[in-house]
Amino acid sequence: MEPVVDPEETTIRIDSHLDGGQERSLAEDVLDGLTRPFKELPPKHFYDARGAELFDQICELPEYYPTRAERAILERTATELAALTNAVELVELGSGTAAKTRVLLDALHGAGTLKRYVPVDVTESMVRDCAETLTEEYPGLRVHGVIGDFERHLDRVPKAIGPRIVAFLGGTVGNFQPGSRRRFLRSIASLLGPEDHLLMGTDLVKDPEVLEAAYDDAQGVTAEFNRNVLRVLNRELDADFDPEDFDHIALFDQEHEWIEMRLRSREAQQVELTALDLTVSFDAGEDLRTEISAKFTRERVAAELAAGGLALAAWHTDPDDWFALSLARRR
Ligand code: AVJ
Repeated sequence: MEPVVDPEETTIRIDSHLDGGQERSLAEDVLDGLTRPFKELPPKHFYDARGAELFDQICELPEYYPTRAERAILERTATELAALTNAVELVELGSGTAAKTRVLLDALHGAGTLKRYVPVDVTESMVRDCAETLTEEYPGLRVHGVIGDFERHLDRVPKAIGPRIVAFLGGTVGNFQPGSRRRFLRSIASLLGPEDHLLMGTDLVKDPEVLEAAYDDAQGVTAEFNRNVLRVLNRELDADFDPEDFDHIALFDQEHEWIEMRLRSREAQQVELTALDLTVSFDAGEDLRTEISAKFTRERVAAELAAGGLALAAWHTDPDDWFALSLARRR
């Protein structure tokens, strides 16, 4: 007789929700963004294999402090977070290589509560690889990976098996425009029961020179990361951008308190996007905005959480007050 295996009890389970939706959303986003009076592309399309690799390099740059600052806060507070949350599972939105996640998993494992890790990421290989590695590193840990876009597939996150932490690290919440950010926080709140917590990383407002250097490093890695989105369009939409025809711009918008990355056309030019049957004209010096990365204060984080139906429960920063990790509960 076949042994009866409850799918909920297997060590590794991976659900994939990639159905061509990614390609469609790229095409639709590009059609919207490149026909606006102020051209714009959403930052989520940076991350093809090359983009992910460039982002990993950014995290090592001397100017790019957020990754190091967040890791330091996690290392200092993980034990306390474990004790406060009693979490049996960690759901991570945009888990990537799960590098910083190990600090949290260690603490939950040490507290003796850890049962399950739920990585949510669009990159299939990252979800599969980290499922393999983490189940080996943490005996008894179950991994239920969700391959999908956290903006579209949050409803596919499995039901909680006990108190959970939903982690949204790195400051990625700053990539949303203000209205979408509220909407997204509200949809995260819907993953939380009364026992559960959101753990969120946010970059903080600081000296604009420090901010601008973090997004315009001396080695030009961020410039390459920025231009890489044009290579994505060339490949996926049969476009003919010459990335070298665009300058990398990073500036801090004081009014909105966000960093903007832009690609500035060096000359007047036309670009064909064959798959969209679209010709786009750029003036000399015209900007294409490729990312906003919002910077916060404690008050702003509390207000945004409140607008999403959440309440701040704990706030931790690094010694420079450059980055914050906040813990929130449903209101
Ligand atoms: C991954 C969204 C947190 O906004 O700082 C890094 C992306 N862009 N350098 C950020 C990014 C340019 C990063 N996040």
